[in-house]
Amino acid sequence: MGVGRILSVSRPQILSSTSVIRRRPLQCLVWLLFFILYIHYISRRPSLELTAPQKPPPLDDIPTKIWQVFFNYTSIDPYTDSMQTWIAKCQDYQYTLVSSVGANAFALKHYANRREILYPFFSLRNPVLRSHLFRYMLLESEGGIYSDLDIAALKPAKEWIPPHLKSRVRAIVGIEYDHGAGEASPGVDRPRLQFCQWTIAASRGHPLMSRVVADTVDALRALAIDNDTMVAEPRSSDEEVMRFNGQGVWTRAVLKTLSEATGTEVGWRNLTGMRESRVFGDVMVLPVGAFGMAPMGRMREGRGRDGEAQALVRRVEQMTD
Ligand SMILES: *[C@@H]1O[C@H](CO)[C@@H](O)[C@H](O)[C@H]1NC(C)=O
Ligand SMILES: *[C@@H]1O[C@H](CO)[C@@H](O)[C@H](O)[C@H]1NC(C)=O
Ligand SMILES: *[C@H]1O[C@H](CO)[C@@H](O)[C@H](O)[C@H]1NC(C)=O
Repeated sequence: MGVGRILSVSRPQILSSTSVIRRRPLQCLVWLLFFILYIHYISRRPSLELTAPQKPPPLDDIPTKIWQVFFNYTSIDPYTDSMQTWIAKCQDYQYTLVSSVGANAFALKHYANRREILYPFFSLRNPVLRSHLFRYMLLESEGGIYSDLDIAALKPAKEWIPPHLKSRVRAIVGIEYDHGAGEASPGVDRPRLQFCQWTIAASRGHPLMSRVVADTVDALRALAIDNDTMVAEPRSSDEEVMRFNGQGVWTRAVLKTLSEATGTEVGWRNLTGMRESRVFGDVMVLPVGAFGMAPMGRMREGRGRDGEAQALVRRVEQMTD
């Protein structure tokens, strides 16, 4: 009964709508045209938005994660003391030691859609080059603190950022050495001021880490092409490792990021002689004493004591000095 009533009500409506088309075909055609134009407009809009510059999503705090990497399968024994400092000093952090196999799984998980990174990473055999690229990939994809195995934590990581800067800082880098304007740098083609990469902290997806991942892969490719080899087999003397893949690429990436963050050209002159941490945009730059260690002979007495007081991490062989 109910069904019959519904049918009897809906049928006249269908009839009336088709009869409208029959009676006023021109009007209907105009409406149809409008409708098609509207659909066309709507479907085009997203592509217009895509081409417009998009604001990157805001970055989270630096996650409470410690990453260490063990690619060279010799004994881990020499590192157990320094590893334990991270676990002891950062008890509310997640601690992960990544093996070479673990690194492959990590790369597959996070870089499956970015073959320009994934393939060079997989084809790299040299453990030094692999670990350099991988630490950047770790921090780009997951964020947290990366530190070499022979680096000991001296202060809890949650105290690294002064409370009043907590909401602002999204990456922490340390100056490795600062030769300033005075003396010529030892070695060939070394920058006057260099950032260390044995300890780095960053939020997930920080532009600094994305930049250094891309620059490192570019540098590897350039190195391989120049040497007429494949990325898999770059002949890498220590000097090349330094220049193309290590601190060189890292230092340039940091300076570029600081320049972008401040809208000025930031170079060694802006940073030389720093005694206190400084924040550029969302990157906190630590003075030499914090992550690195200026050569003892070059430090004035007072500065050496500052360095000790400011030390957040220290290479283990330096601790016994
Ligand atoms: C692994 O580490 C040992 C000891 O530090 C070193 O002698 C060896 O050359 C390293 N192997 C590679 C492939 O780096
Ligand atoms: C860095 O130094 C240059 C001049 O050498 C200056 O123009 C610029 O403002 C400085 N940037 C910062 C962030 O201090
Ligand atoms: C290529 O390899 C040679 C010999 O090992 C080295 O001297 C040279 O610097 C390398 N070239 C580049 C661009 O790395």
